[in-house]
Amino acid sequence: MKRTLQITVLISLLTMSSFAQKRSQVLPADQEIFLKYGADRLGKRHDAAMQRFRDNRLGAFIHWGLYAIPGGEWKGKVYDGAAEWLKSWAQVPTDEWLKLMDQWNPKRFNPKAWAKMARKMGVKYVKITTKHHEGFCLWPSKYSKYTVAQTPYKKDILGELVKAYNEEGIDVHFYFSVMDWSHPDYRSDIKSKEDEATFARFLEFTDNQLKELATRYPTVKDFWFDGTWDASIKKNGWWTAHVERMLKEMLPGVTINSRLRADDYGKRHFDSNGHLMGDYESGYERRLPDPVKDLKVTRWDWEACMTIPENQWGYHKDWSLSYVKTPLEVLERIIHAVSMGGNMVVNFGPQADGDFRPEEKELAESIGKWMKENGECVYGCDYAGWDKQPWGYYTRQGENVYMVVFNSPYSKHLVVKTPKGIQIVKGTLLNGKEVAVKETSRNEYNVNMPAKDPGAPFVIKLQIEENTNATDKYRDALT
Ligand code: FHN
Repeated sequence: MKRTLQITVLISLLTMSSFAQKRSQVLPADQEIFLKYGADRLGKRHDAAMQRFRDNRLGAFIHWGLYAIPGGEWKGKVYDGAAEWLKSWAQVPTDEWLKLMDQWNPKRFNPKAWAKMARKMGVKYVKITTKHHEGFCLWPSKYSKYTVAQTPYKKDILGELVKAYNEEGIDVHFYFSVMDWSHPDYRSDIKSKEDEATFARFLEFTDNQLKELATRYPTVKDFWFDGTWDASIKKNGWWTAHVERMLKEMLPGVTINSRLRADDYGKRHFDSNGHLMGDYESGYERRLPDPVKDLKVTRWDWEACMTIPENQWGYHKDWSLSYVKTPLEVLERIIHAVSMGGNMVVNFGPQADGDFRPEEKELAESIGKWMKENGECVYGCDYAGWDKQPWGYYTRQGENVYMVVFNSPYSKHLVVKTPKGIQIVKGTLLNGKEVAVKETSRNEYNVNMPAKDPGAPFVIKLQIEENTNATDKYRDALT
């Protein structure tokens, strides 16, 4: 009897861990296992705050910390890895690294100018690294000795930025790394009772910092957690569920990324039953999701983030070490994300003096120019559900479907295939000028290119009529 019980327990443990390995595969309801710390909710959030997150669509990331001072170079050697990881690449002892605080005095830092630059770029929200892995805090945290308050600059950078961005109508999201290289109680794994006690102190410290952030800056709209992949966090899934609840109680409406979360079995992002934890999936870093494998079309909200060079988030002095995306390539990724029902966040790594490098300023300006004329196909738009065509991407808002054309065909005709029951009423450029639309066969149209090739990605707005009950005479006649 005892043996049978042992075998049964073993089988169910094995089954559970195999569930835990299958990413985002939702189990049939009757096969779901009980989870104390799994997803809080099934499906998307539909409240106004979440809708605002979704409608914003375009954001900027700011990675700013001590790593901006060496900019990828330590003791004469330039490292080509991500600049914000230099402490690790160059194996700099923590004390030595934190001495960089004596040099933190960004003389050219002008929060109002940063906020203007973001508004002109057309971003609706900015994600700021309150604390990256190095542990240096951009706010004067009373729980740490490693903050802006202990530097020659002294002032609360985060507070200045929140104010300036909010004044420009831009939402602020907080990036927060749980992994903290400056804290003696941080553990990457829990291997003993002692680790357990030490790490419990660390979690309490983290709770205090999070409560402090939520209290000092109540207009924050989102917490984006990072550095949560270590075994210590996976073994404390309860804590990630607690943080999500705690912040949501303190700041009603706040959104939280999936990267924070681990469940009872250490399964991250998606719980052991395959349900998304947090409010939106945030695993798409420097890549876009596969619309079929990853998204199952649009079952959950998501946000992708990207660097301009291949993999530099913080300031690196030498961008020639990897490929640097052109504004056009960045724009295409933004549109591609929106066309699949997601948000895109473009990263900036300001210099130690508080200014942005010229390449970043130029990129922001160029994206902003395009967004000013064409933002209608981005903000508030979603996945259209139409078959993708080689000329570009569709986005949709209500009865308007936007064609965002990146590749102009020689034929001067843009082929559009509509789902059954959808007819195109009219096509216009965003300046209101009409373009000819011809039905070529059932649910297939040729939309004319504008007479003069715009020479840059352009948008055609299709006004549609949906009649899903319409009998399809053509097909009905054939069958
Ligand atoms: O290690 C970090 C990295 O430095 C950067 O902050 C990115 C942003 O998504 N997140 C981590 C890597 O996943």
